[in-house]
Amino acid sequence: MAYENIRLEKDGGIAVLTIDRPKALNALNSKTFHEMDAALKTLGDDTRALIVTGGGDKAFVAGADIAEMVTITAAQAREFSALGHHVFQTLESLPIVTIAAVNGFALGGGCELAMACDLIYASEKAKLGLPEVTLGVIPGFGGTQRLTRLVGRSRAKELLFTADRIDAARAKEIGLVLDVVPADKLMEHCRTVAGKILKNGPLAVSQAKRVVEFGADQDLRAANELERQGFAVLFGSEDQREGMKAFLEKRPAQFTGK
Ligand code: DAK
Repeated sequence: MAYENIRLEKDGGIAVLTIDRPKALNALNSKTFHEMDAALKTLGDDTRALIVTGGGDKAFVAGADIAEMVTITAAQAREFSALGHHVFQTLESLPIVTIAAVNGFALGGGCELAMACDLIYASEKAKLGLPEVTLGVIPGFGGTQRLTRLVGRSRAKELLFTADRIDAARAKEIGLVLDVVPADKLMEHCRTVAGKILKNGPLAVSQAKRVVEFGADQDLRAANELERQGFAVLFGSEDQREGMKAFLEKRPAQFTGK
């Protein structure tokens, strides 16, 4: 399928989704969201990790498209917000690992997009923040909630109230990004991390993601019960037999995802 505002490239189990509207610093308009939604639906079993990044050399994503939002009504705003929530939830619920390669400005909806990914790595020139209050609104794609869960209430409120744009080093310090990498090494770094994950049992990685995602908002007893179920279910897989046999036979495991 031909896209106008995004690119999707697949290579050896790793797909790269590039938000590619550099003239608007990759701002997310409705068309871009619809294209992202369609692209995510094309990911099949051959894709085991997804890297999300921004086209051009300046931005990951500079936010929701302000030009599209400026005159919309409250009803349209609700619709736009629902569309963004839907796409980010789809991304977050993928059974594969998702990695945000934050290569520049990740503001507003861009920061929200990064936070919907499992792992966030940033280039040294990245700037992150949720500046919505400077526009008279609040984040509309889950940013208030995901940020709070990532960095805690107090830091989340500080970022949301001040609209500060923080650099990558500060983002790492507060736990918003995992690591900061030189700009020209960012994609390589993300591919290396993805490559390490690809060597592991795909069903196990997927279960690990599921129990963390569903367990994180539960009390510890319920969350641990989820872990027990996820653990047990893997013992019905060929991958569990293969992984343990391979260890005992002192050879690398050949996982099939079955
Ligand atoms: N939307 C539309 N166009 C944008 C944009 C954006 N978010 N960000 C940049 N652009 C456009 C600029 O207008 C400019 O277009 P031209 O003038 O060339 O036509 C082009 O990209 C280059 O930008 P600049 O000339 O401004 O480039 P600079 O290097 O000088 O500055 C910047 C880069 C990232 C600091 C600056 O562009 C900037 O401050 N951008 C806006 C950042 C921002 O405020 N982002 C948050 C957007 S609000 C909700 C749903 C969603 C949301 C809220 C509520 N509901 C439905 C309830 C989420 C909101 C947001 O994400």
